[in-house]
Amino acid sequence: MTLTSTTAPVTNPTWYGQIRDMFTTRDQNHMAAQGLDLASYDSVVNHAGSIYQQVAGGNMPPDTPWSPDWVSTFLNWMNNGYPKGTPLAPGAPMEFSARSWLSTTTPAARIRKDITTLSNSELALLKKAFSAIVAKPPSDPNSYFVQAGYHWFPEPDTYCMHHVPGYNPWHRAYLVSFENALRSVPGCESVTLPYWDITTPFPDVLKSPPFDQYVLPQAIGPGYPEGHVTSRFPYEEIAQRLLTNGVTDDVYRAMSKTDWEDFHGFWSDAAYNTIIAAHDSGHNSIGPTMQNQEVAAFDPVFWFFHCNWDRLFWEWQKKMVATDLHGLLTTINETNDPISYQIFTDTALQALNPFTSNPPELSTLTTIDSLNQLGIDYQSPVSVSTPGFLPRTRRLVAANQSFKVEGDRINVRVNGINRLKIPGSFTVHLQKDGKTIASRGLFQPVAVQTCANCVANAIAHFDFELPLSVIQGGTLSVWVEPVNKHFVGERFPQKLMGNPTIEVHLLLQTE
Ligand SMILES: [Cu+2]
Repeated sequence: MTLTSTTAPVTNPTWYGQIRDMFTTRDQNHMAAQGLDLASYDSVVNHAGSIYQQVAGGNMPPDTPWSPDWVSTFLNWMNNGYPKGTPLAPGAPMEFSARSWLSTTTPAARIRKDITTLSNSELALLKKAFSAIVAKPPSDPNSYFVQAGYHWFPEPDTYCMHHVPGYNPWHRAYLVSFENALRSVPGCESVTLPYWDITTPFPDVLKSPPFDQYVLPQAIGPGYPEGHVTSRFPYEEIAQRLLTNGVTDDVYRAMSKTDWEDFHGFWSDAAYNTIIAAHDSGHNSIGPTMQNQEVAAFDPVFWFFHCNWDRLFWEWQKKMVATDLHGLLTTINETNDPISYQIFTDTALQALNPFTSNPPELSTLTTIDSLNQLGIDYQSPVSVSTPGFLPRTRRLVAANQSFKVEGDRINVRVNGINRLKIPGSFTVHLQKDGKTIASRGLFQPVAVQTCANCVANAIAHFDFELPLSVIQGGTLSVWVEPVNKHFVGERFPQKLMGNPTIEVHLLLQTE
């Protein structure tokens, strides 16, 4: 069979629009043996000349040679400088797709909904399951106590998957584990975990039992004795903090990005103003229990809050046509962000413990396709949906790329904060003439120095993307506010956290 297209060659093809979809899994396996990774943008760019010469002869790939239109499309892409572009709009005909999975989807067995839309019977079932796992003894693996404890306390089995590439897959597996615990309750086998869309007000239903608080049935660590009750800030204060911490802005910015590291932010020098920043600021906005990584999962809101981050990850995957391994890898910059690539491609790094060696026995690979592998899908929220793709902006681009300078927005980066010096979560405020104009949180354990993942990513940066007019004409300063003020006071001393610096960059747009 020859792969034929019904249209003429594409004049301005892009990586996300056509090129990445022109390779099958078979092509990929075949070329991998020759050291060429067809899911990697960098690899395809670097080997484009030899790929072209192979396919242009009309005999390659072996069983399904490319049509002349495909070959011309590929050459046009090379001549235009390998633009990355954006995926085609949903529903657009995919003449250039060799990815067979695109047509295979199964109906979801678990549909997770916006918590504000649950029917009375759905809510009653959720409350029943939730109350039942809260009542289970700490010796029961399906108890609320055991499930919440995976996040850190009680020690010594602590897991911290934050600010590392495994963050999203790990939390996806964690939610499955929790949802399975809910489903272990007799009569609740069909219950699903709903989500709180954090761009909308704190749901009323989470302000009353059994979702308003949790009482520790036994001590879990220093400061958390038996009988300790989880706590939140007053709800008006939570709303105010979510606003000043820019959580909705960060969510929208993340959803407008095409590359994996830009969607997440933080590592590989990616800007810290996207999904992890929104998540961290969200934790810090909600209050005493949620601010502390050791105990955050004991506040019942944690589960509905995290269900929303998983939904956003899945929505982004769908938008990027990155719901299978090949698709996801096509979004990862293997050169700048090798670890993100390796957690999916290197067998030893696919584990998401404790959820790999124990039920639900998931790995980075088996969490990628939420729908077909886990049977999980999300119903859209009632709020307005997130925007389309915005132009790709960077503070720094490779000199072989062409770029435009964005004139109206500025990136202010607070760089080089050694977070190991700060016990617990903290918030960085950018101030103008003494008034806070933007804030961004970082969520971490008090015992940050004992966490291998935190130690490996000790130096943190914070990005504020603001209209030029907002930062011009005043005196700017930075205030680092620790959550645990009793250790260090209101303002964390700059020299104790590695003398961070301020960098101001114009944003550069690439194709
Ligand atoms: Cu979290």
